[in-house]
Amino acid sequence: SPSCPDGRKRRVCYYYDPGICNVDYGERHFMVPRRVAMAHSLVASYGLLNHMTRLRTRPARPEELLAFHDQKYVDLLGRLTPAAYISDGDLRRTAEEHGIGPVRRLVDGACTNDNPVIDGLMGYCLSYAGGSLAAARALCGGDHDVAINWSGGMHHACRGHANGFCYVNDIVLAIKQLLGRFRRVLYVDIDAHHGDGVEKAFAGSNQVMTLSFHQYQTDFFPGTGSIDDVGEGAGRYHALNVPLKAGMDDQGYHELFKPIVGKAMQVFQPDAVVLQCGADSLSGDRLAGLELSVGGHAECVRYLRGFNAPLLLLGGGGYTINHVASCWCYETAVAVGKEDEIADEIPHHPYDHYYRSQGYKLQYRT
Ligand code: TV1
Ligand code: CA
Ligand code: ZN
Repeated sequence: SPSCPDGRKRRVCYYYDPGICNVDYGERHFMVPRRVAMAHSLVASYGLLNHMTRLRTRPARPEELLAFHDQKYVDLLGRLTPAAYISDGDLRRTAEEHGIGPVRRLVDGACTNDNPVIDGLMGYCLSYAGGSLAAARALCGGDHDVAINWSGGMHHACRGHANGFCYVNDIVLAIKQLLGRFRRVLYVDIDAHHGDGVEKAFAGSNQVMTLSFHQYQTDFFPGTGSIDDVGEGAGRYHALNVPLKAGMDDQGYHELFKPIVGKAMQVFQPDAVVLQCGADSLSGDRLAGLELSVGGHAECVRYLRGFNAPLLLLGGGGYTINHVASCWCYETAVAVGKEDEIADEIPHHPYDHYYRSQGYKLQYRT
């Protein structure tokens, strides 16, 4: 259609579970799932839902998690509630062995707790994993060219334990689903952190190429993802890492992103692409130090969309929540080819007061 900037329309589907607005990591935690509800509300107010098919909200079944996670860990997630964690000492020890609950004590006695015992934990995990699985199935079916789940992208979760705010690795599950239909899958990760959980899951595979761009400095989590980390065995040179210094801006980022991703597309020739769109690589993030603008971040989506391979777009990190919602809304517009039509002025909608600090502009400047 001529109304699309590159002249080719994509059939886009979109997953959103309104239950996400009730998920709470705790008052002082950096991860705020409400940012996904904010992004959705913005997507709806811009009228973008009229250009996508809404995927039916079906959470994953616990058995579906076993395609990656081990039984003991899935059982634990099913049993773990805040009340049981307090009353049951065995359960508490088991949870902490699996990375959930307060394990790190700071000198002043305060606790930082990356992976707290969330109320409704299993429901949350099944919802965001179900979204990524539904999105992957939509691409496998061939009816859609792009599939979106902003509540997914939890790239640190391991087979048997929670890690870095992530409990279940929906990305690994979705890629395994895609491999049922597509021979080769390229995974690109623009979250400010290294996509270690996904890399590790496919480190020995030559069917999946993982490519992470991330801030890489002493004391920056998780500390892996050096340039020498390239995969192993049959998967050697099928893991790629682009460590970056804090302060990297749009220009520097794309001097690397485009040639590296372009080369990966050319050499690996994937049949499907998964892009983890972690928005903590935006300037002004509360946790990370990269300096991408919304336009620079979305340029990654635009660039990968241009190759016309089935594309799965997932969320991830992002800790300045108004920036995150602006970014994922703009990227939804890019997915449907409406980025030239979307007004920069944020429309009146239930969350509009969150955008005051950015002058109610979608493409905020810092
Ligand atoms: C509660 C309250 C949790 C305050 C966590 C920052 C907090 C952090 C908090 C925090 C924080 C991390 C580590 C060190 C592991 C620990 C979704 C050995 C002020 C995808 C996950 C970062 C990023 C985890 C997730 C990291 C994602 N940084 N205050 N925790 N240890 N954990 O460093 O990639 O974005 O910081
Ligand atoms: Ca990354
Ligand atoms: Zn991150």
